[in-house]
Amino acid sequence: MAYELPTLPYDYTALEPHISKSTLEFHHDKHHAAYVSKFNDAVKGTDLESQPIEAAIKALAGNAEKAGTFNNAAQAWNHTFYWNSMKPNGGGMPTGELAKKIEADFGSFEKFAEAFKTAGATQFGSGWAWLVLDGDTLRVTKTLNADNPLTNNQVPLLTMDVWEHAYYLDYQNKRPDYIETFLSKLVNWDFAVQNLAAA
Ligand code: MN3
Repeated sequence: MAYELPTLPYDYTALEPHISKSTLEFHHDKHHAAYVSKFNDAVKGTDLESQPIEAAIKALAGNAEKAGTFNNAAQAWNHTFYWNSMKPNGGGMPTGELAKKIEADFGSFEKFAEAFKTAGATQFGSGWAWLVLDGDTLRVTKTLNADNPLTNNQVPLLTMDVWEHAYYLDYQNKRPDYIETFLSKLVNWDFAVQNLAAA
């Protein structure tokens, strides 16, 4: 069963003015679509074709000969996760259990936000910043290119794409401005709460 490109969970204009229709059209319809289609082509007729994409990502991780397939699998998954990590009128503070756990594990929401911004800003080149559950503890991590916390046995709760294609049309070289906006206006805490509850 091929992995299907999901439709965006909101309209292409829904994140404006923070992320433009143009960015979402290129990012979803071109970049994400290409990862999905290349992944499906690569696993067609193999054992991985019938497995959930998470299993394919774990099976392909660290296999140098299959690095291209791993990259497309992980990027297909990462982007679906990223769309859900944002919502119109998002941002602000989490509530409930997640808010308490952020305070317990980071010291305060502000300290979490600082760690997340630093992870995004200091990821050299292309990659991702994440909030993950690592064992019983929340952590902020960053990954290079397509890499994904699933391969470290961590449970992703939230992600932010810091590849230039995610922000360049709207923010040009000002990655820190995109990151600030992601946290203050876009982040979908409901999604992170659901992922924590399911972990
Ligand atoms: Mn991207």
